[in-house]
Amino acid sequence: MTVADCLFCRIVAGEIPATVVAETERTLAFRDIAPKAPTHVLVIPKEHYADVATLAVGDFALAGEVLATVADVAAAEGLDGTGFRVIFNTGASVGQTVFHAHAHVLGGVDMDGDLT
Ligand code: IU
Repeated sequence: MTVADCLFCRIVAGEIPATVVAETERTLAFRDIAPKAPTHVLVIPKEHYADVATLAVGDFALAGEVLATVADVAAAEGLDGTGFRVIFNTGASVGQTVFHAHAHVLGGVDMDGDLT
């Protein structure tokens, strides 16, 4: 399903430009437009799900494919040895602003002790 006014659906459709770093049949990875770390990539399912919880219930295999792309991106960015953080903001109260499920892949800076 595609949602017409969804920013990330529009990136998938090629209507809004993004710096794509990885793509599979059902997932897409692109650089965050406002990076919070030297590496800050967003990994999304191409199909629209509002958040990771909805994704996991709606298509468990696709949720796994998103995680596999997360791992591929981390390796391609050289983070598999140093470590990286994966965040799925889920809900406006914790800072989700785009309601199309996405994993933030963050790395390249010391985050020891910050958050959990
Ligand atoms: P959040 O978890 O929903 O807060 O993350 C949304 C992210 O989408 C946020 O880090 C934005 O910088 C990012 N983003 C983007 O990469 N490209 C855009 O055109 C817009 C937001 I608007």
